[in-house]
Amino acid sequence: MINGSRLLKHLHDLSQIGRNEVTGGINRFSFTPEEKQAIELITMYMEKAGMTVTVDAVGNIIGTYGEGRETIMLGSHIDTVPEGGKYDGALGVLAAIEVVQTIHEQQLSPAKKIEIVAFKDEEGTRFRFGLIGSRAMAGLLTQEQLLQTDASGISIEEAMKQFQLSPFPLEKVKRNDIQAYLEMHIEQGKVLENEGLPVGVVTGIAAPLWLEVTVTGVSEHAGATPMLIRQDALTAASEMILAIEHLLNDTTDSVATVGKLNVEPNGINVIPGKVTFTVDIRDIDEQKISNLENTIFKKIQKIAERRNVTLTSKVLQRVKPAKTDPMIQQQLINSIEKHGVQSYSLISGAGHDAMNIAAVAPIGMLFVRSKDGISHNPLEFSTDEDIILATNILYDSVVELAN
Ligand code: HGY
Ligand code: MN
Ligand code: MN
Repeated sequence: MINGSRLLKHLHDLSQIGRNEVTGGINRFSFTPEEKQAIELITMYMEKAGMTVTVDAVGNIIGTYGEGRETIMLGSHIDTVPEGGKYDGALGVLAAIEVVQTIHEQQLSPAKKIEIVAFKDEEGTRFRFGLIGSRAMAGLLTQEQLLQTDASGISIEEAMKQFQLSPFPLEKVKRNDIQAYLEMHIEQGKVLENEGLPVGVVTGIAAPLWLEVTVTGVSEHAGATPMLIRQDALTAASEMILAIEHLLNDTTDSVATVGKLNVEPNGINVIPGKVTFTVDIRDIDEQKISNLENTIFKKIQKIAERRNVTLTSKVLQRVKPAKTDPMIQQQLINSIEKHGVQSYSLISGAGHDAMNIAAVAPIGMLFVRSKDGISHNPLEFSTDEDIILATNILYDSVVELAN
């Protein structure tokens, strides 16, 4: 059995790094002092678990236990969304470390090498482009993508170099020795709670398409410009955003979210001349995502023409949806039932590093129930009991897979 109190203490300690004392939200973005502090903490935990710790060329933190040509990889991420919760990503990394520390203390010698990865920048908060570390390991990261910049104009490549990383050639990060990849993560939705179940086995992972839409009108005087001749970028964008919501309300499983909006010149008495907003479109089916991309663009283009404003749209990131491996699913189901719990299979609406690793290895994901399904919010919560149960299930699966 894993050491539950040690795991819960690690979760608490990591959650203090980047924590906003007023809101309780966590702000830990890639290539920042907060992330550096978090990396030092998990490095210490990994070493105490008997692992050697290395950092690859793009900044993935890799703990290695044992030897062997084949690798069983566990992982998740330690970066967060703005005002994030304490479990998203962090739980997967810390539960994996707890599993390996238990294996180490029990002096089991797994036949295969076990690796734990804290992937670089899963959330994409700072650069509006995410899953950097897992893309690189899957050979999906391009030099051009590293040119994407943050709000102060620093590119991903520059931020890597400031962190003493030399990412090129990116091919050196790609892995071809991963025999199985397993990620434990909070569900971030309401399904398990509605079913009254503590854990779930993921069958597939819906993927995000992130667009940045720019609407350009004319900045004019708020008092001297009659309503009917305005080229107001903000009212046009508002109509577009509501049209996107209306479109998606008519779909079944697809979702779309406008999470960021920027108004220029942002003056009380100035008609907005330029508005930029993001659209996050999700589905488990890649074709449906691209159909939605086209339908949305046609719809908002019509609004732009009618309102005499111009429209441009840029893809910030595009990720392939992924299916998990049936053998690993069965492994997890066996472990769950061994613990006397009813197993339940479900799709992940949220994206994860596992989506990218699916390009180079069979993947599996174990979900932990989220209270009220809340995530990407300081109120994100999973019970100690569910966390300990899930980590024991993860332990059983890892011991099986690694031998
Ligand atoms: O956006 C996501 O689905 C994940 O939290 N990065
Ligand atoms: Mn997240
Ligand atoms: Mn996550």
